[in-house]
Amino acid sequence: MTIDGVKVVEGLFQAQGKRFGIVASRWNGFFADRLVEGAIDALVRHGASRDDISVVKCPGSFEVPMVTKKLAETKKFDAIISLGVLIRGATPHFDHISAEATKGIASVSMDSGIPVAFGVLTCDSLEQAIERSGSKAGNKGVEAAMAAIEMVSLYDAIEGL
Ligand code: RBF
Repeated sequence: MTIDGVKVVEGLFQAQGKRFGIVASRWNGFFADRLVEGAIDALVRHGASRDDISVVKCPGSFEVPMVTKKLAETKKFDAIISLGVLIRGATPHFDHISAEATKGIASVSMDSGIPVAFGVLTCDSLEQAIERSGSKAGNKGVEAAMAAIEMVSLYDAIEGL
């Protein structure tokens, strides 16, 4: 694609032959599991093989960055999708854990060079968690998986420049 005769580099939504790791917290597992299902569904519907997807469960969102790092270090994945569910009403630790999860996940991606999609819900209420894990506001696991697919393809395109 070009804009005014200038080449534009962008990713496609094609996941064939790519390997994906999904990290998900057990905390608020009722919602986190919906995100995992959404992510798998999006990957498979865009061409990924189920054999090329690994789901790793960890205790909570605080551990999600650590496990994401561990997965990145294996170099067995083209992208990682990091999922968790924080609900403010349920935890006074909300701000601390969400800050650590956000910073940690970003730094794994920056340090490893592997795209990591951020799919940790930070909800003010149970209702928001319901809305974002497969109802009114869609499924954020699907959105994170789509971002991961696009980023893998984008990295390939950049490497081919
Ligand atoms: N983890 C989550 O993923 N979502 C939560 O809403 C959540 N709430 C927590 C509330 C408290 C008071 C504590 C102590 C932990 C909570 N965790 C939550 C778990 C946290 O991410 C981590 O797994 C544990 O603190 C163990 O390191």
